[in-house]
Amino acid sequence: MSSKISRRTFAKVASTAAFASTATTALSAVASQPGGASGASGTSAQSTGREFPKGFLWGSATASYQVEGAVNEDGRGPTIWDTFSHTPGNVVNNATGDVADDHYHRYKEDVQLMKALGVKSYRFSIAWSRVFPQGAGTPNPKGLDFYNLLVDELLANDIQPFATLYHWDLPQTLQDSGGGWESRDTSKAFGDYAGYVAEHLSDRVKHFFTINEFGAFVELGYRIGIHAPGLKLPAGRFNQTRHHAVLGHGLAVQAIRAKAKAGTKVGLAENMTICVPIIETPQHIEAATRAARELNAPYMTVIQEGKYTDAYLTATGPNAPKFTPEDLKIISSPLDFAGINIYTPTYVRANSSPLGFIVVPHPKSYPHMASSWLSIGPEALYWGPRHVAKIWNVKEIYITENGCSSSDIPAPDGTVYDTDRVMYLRNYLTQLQRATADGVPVRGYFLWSLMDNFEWADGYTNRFGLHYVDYASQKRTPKLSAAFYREVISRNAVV
Ligand code: GBH
Repeated sequence: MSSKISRRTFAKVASTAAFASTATTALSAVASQPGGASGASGTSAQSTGREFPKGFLWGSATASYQVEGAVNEDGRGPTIWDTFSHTPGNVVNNATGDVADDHYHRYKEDVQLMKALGVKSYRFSIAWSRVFPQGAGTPNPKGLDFYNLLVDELLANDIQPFATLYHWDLPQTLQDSGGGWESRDTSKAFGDYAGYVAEHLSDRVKHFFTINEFGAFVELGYRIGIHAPGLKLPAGRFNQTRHHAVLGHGLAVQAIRAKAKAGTKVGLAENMTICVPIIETPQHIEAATRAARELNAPYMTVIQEGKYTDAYLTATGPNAPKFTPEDLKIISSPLDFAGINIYTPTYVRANSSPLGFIVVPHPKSYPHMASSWLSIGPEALYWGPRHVAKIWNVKEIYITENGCSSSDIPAPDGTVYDTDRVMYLRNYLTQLQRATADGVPVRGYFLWSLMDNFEWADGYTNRFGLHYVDYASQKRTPKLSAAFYREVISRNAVV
């Protein structure tokens, strides 16, 4: 080894320790600058064969209520999350999204964070109650203005906007008038709102997601009651609520098709239960594939297949949702792509039960990230898209969220050395790369999240960002994981 290399190696090691004087010097020492000599250097430890397909779309993601703040500005109407978070006892430390990351005022700075990362795309959500303060009726042009500005700023920086129409901030009026998603009126209002937004943004936004995570907001908000609107509905009403959510999705797809410019693509962003075979043998793979259909029956499966599975209807019995054949047609309106949010694995094995599979619960010692629900299973990022492509013949898949919480305490030099997040991402991306190498049509990946933000019922206690946010000053600082991700993007490979 030449003395030149060993000096450089020493400098790298030294600067990652407490020798570095500032966060910036430390981070530029552990990763190359964008456009730098990445990948080409003979000293790179990168092994071969870890590249993603050419043109793979690297991105990051946020959602309106989690980052925007400015809840009383420019005519925004109240939402169920304003009400829920302002009701003491619902959110850790009674935190609210009143200010959050103040992204509404700092979006230009935030676009520069994206640019420095090198992301090619950004997934954000539109606050329905900015556009229609009452959920329906008269639109508020000032509300849409914010998204016009954001989209223009993204495009001026060569970042493709991917817009989510519903990331849980339902206008409060719709909850008050008909029980929110308990009512078909909400499905209908959602369709109208989606069409209106598509009409006004689709000259520049080419990809829309209807709804983010049926499997989270319906279950947690209307069955378990730990998210807004905080209800614990009985089974019949609850299953009907599930049905109205997927119906709202279908109506939105149709409205977008009717109102958007030609070439606009539409899909969804669903946190499917990701069924991972306990061992990769044909029998367990077969069991995991069956499980993927059944365990996602009320949402992804009915959307893809246009019918509820027999097992779902049997299991819900007298509490099954009431629907018409026309509903099922709307719900299964053809999509251009599927988005899947993937965090944790559900292990499945074959057995001799009628359905041929059984879920294997995580042992008590199973490792998780800072959020206790966030069990680590990198292969979820392989099996998730593989199932979607195989079972439903989906030709275009995006990972619309993946990422993790970490304790994220700044070191004396100001940097967060989130080696656990880097470990998590490296292992998950390795499995995603495996999927693309196997021909699974994954076109892009949105890392959750661009920056720390309001983590729903956890308030500000769990941080998911690539950028650390000091909420008192609103200062954003890239973490080690930001340097890691920048390197992944610039090499288009796992590093
Ligand atoms: C996503 O949800 C959301 O789309 C995003 O807004 C969120 O910030 C991100 O992930 C990180 O959480 O309290 O133990 O009952 C992921 C699915 C649903 C997982 C809610 C955690 C609560 C578990 N999440 N769930 S628990």
